Parts: sequence; structure tokens; C-alpha cells
Amino acid sequence: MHGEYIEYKQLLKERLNDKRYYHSLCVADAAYDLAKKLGCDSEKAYLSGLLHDITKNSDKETHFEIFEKHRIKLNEIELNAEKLWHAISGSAFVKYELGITDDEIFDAIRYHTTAKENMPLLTQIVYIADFISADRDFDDVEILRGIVNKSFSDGLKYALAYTVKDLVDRELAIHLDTVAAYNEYIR
Ligand code: DGI
Ligand code: FE
Ligand code: FE
Repeated sequence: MHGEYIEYKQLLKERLNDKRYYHSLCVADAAYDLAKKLGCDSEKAYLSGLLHDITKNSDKETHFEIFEKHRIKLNEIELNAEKLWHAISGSAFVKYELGITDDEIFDAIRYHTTAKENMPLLTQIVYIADFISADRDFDDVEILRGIVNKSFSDGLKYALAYTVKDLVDRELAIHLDTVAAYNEYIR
């Protein structure tokens, strides 16, 4: 079993809408299960999943306050893609405001949206948990769950390809971390 994290859950309830709060609980559960299966630290996986979207419902001002306070510089792609902000601000919030200084948890939250090349196992787990959590209902989620069950690395490959295709379809810029992760998994 994992910790209860009653105070973090209360904070999440204050910061997130109901749907996003429920999503956070589901990602925590999915990350916990994957970590158990893959021999990763399940407590860290649960906590990373729980907190991964902590700034997801924040306004632009809040994101940029966090960036400025911690001297975080965004590149051109990041500045123009607001969907990417919460992974950057959320990881900083968890580290500096909540005082969770574990580098593995930081990395898992920081890269949960784009992924990156050479992801540590915990980061891979949170990335996939975010895709296959019980609340997800996008086309192909059942296919992805099946693939992840059989082979975790095939699941990563599928999820990254799905993301790249989706971004191309929507004419959105692909972050270089996403490209590097995709290239790694199709090698
Ligand atoms: O926060 P969630 O909705 O739970 O999921 P997430 O953090 O994976 O965010 C998904 C969104 O992020 C989705 O709208 C696509 C976007 N995204 C992911 N990778 C990239 C990206 N957007 C851009 N522009 N470039 C990327 O490389
Ligand atoms: Fe997210
Ligand atoms: Fe999420």
C-alpha cells in the first residue's frame, strides 16, 4: 500500500477542477500498479502521479510567476505551446513550494508531457500512467492498455508515435524532447 497524502490531496482539490482531481488520483493508481509490475519504487510512482498535473488548471499569470521566481527560461516552442507549461511549472512547484526535493520525482513530473530521450524508469512510468489511467477514454486507449500489458517499451513507442501523429494532425509544434524520445523508441 501507499501513503494517503491527505494534505496533498486537499491542496490538489483546491487547485484543480473535479475532473482533473479525479484524473490525478487515477494516474497515481496507474503509476503505482506499473511500478509494482516493473520493479520501480511504487511509493514514488504514486506520489509523482498524484502531483503530476498540480498546476494544470493554473492561469497564465501563475505559470509565469513560477517561471520568474525560479528563473526558468522557456524556449520558443515552450513559450508558444501553453499545454507544455504545466509540466515545467508543476515540477518547480512540487520541488520548491512543497519541498519535495527528490530528483526522480522532479524528473517524472517535468517530462510527463513531452517525454525525453533516456527517461529514467519512474519518468517512463508516469508518462504511460498519464495515458492509460482509468479516466482516459480517447480512441485507441484500450489498444494502448493491451500493448502496455504485454510490453512496456512497445507501449512507450506506441504512445510517442500516437502523440507525434496527433500533433502533426493538429498542426502543433513538436517539442524537441518529444522528437528525441520518439527517435529513441523507434530505433
Ligand atoms: O495534462 P494531461 O492532459 O493529463 O496530459 P499531458 O500533460 O500529456 O498533456 C497533453 C497535451 O500536451 C496534449 O494537448 C498535447 C500536448 N503536447 C504533448 N507533447 C507536445 C504537446 N504539445 C506540443 N505543442 N508539443 C509537444 O511536443
Ligand atoms: Fe499533464
Ligand atoms: Fe495528466
